Amino acid sequence: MDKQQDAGTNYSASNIQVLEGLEAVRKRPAMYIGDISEKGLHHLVYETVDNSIDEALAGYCTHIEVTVNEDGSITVQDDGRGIPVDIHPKEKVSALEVVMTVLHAGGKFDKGSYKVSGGLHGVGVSCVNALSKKMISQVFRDGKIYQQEYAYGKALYPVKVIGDTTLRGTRQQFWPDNTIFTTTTYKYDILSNRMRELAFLNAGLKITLTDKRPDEEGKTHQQVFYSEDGLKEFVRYIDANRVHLFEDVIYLKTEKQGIPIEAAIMYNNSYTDNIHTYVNNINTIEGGTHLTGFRIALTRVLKKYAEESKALEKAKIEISQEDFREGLTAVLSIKVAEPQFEGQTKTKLGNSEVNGAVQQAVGEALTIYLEEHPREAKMIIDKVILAANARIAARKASETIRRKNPMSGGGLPGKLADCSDKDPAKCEIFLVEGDSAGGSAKQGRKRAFQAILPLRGKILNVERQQWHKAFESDEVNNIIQALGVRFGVDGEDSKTANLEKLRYHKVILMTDADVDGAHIDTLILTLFYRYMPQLIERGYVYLATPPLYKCRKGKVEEYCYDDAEKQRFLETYNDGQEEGVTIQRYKGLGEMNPEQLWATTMDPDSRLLKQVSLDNAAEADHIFSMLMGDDVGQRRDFIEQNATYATIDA
Ligand code: 0RA
Repeated sequence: MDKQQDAGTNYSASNIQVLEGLEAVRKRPAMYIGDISEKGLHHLVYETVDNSIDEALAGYCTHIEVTVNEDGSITVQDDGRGIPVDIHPKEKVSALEVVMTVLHAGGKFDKGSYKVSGGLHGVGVSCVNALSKKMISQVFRDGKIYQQEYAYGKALYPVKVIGDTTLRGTRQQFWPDNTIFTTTTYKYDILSNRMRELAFLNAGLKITLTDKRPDEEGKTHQQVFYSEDGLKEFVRYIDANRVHLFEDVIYLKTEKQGIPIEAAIMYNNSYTDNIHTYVNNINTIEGGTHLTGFRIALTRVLKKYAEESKALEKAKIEISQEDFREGLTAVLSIKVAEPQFEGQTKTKLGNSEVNGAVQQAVGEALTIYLEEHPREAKMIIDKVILAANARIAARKASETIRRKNPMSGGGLPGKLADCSDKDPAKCEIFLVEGDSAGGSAKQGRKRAFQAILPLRGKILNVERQQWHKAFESDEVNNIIQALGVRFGVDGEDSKTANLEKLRYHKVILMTDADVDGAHIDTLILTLFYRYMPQLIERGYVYLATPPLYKCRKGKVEEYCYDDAEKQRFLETYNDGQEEGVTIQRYKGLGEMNPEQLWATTMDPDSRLLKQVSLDNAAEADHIFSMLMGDDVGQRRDFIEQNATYATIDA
């Protein structure tokens, strides 16, 4: 009862502000949900699901059903206690209405309980309501169905009883406002990746995702996500296509200084480390104090173990921090009551108290594991020593690159047609498939700010190479030199890319719209993802989209970028018929002359660039290791099924 009174008081005290609050959300939606594109649109679902996850974390909800309805609206239903609907005696407003129409009401309202979930922006379901042209809340409680409807965030009537039920829980349905969002079409794959991630992060919680919109074959989709073992299963999923040093997952779940901490670690035979960290179910891609604590504990414990076993003396080499992490895949998930998110994308944890807590938890668990598993411990230490040897070789190789670095006077790759402007913020570089397309691009470009680097066929697959071997490849070196990225400067980790001298803030992959082109994109993205992830994190990487067709009917001529656009052309100009329309299909960039290439694919005023993002780094990790690992069959299948980068691309 206390909580509800609290909510009521809040509401009365700020009744007028309340209206302004939701108006503000509609006026500046990006401030509340990040952006108004596809990303923000999907954020509405996450925000709604987060409320149900809080109910699950409180121990009252075991199943969440997320449905994309046939009309494109979203329904989220849980089997929790149901949002309270009591009417405050003085205020005459139900708790439900407060939650749905008061900005940030969720947090204040639920003050007494342990609220740790909450999306990146943690804005609450009232923002979802404000950005929906229509929303319906139903609460199943005490044998009754309560309902309230809203338009653009405003209640249409007080909560009413509409029937009886034996169910318990909350059901939210919303129709995103198409005057706010640039698109209101939900993508099943994006939702599915996030629901899978949430199921791994919340062991024991069942999440059902249903898409009732029929696909091209008239089929609907449904997946059930459920993980009994949580992060243990998550790390196996991420690493499913890698070869492991040993099959054990090193696992811990504990609480230190009031902070719940869960982690799972696996060692594989790759040359990179992949540590995925979460705070309150949010992927902290920029890391922070929890990641620092994890790394410190790992180094400290392994170093101590290696020293005591005298393995290092025998090897006679200096081990650095990064050597301890090579071939490590880990997921770390913690819950913090008041997280401070910092950094460029607000995904870096700042809370200083977390470092010590994580260090302690990971340190203890790892120490016990090594003591109890001497065979595995030896395998880890042997791998660390191998990594140190490889790193020393890598340093020698990268010194060669540094000598050729543009800033140290070594010059740029001969194949690069550079731009004349020197301000990276204004400059873009096109990495172009093949010399002939490269030639057209050079002729068609605006020399002032566009640089062209033609690539000869497929670049090296760095996923399957030792770190230093990548630097021995000419094509990889050309890319690194042209970009101006340096490695291992000023005593940093040799594996950490330094972007200070990055020469372009748009790095655009321009490849043919076919399977080979998709493969080349994947190879280059793998290089970026594994060697310079900050490039992707900061939003510098893009995919160009060349047109698939040129359609002409009489004097009307249009470029069409996909089959839907071609169909629209046919319907607009020719009653949907192909006969009587000249359709030229572009098989490759090379078929376009310089003017066409400029007009369709390179001109900032008319081109379509897709920004590559790392929304879901764990899924990207899983996919990259699948695509680029040893199993060629799987890679072919995936590339053929996914002409576009469903999960990698924003
Ligand atoms: C606070 C108190 C109670 C339930 C909830 C919040 C609640 C919120 C949401 C949002 C989505 N699903 C939800 N389920 C529950 C219940 C208090 C009580 O019954 O005593």
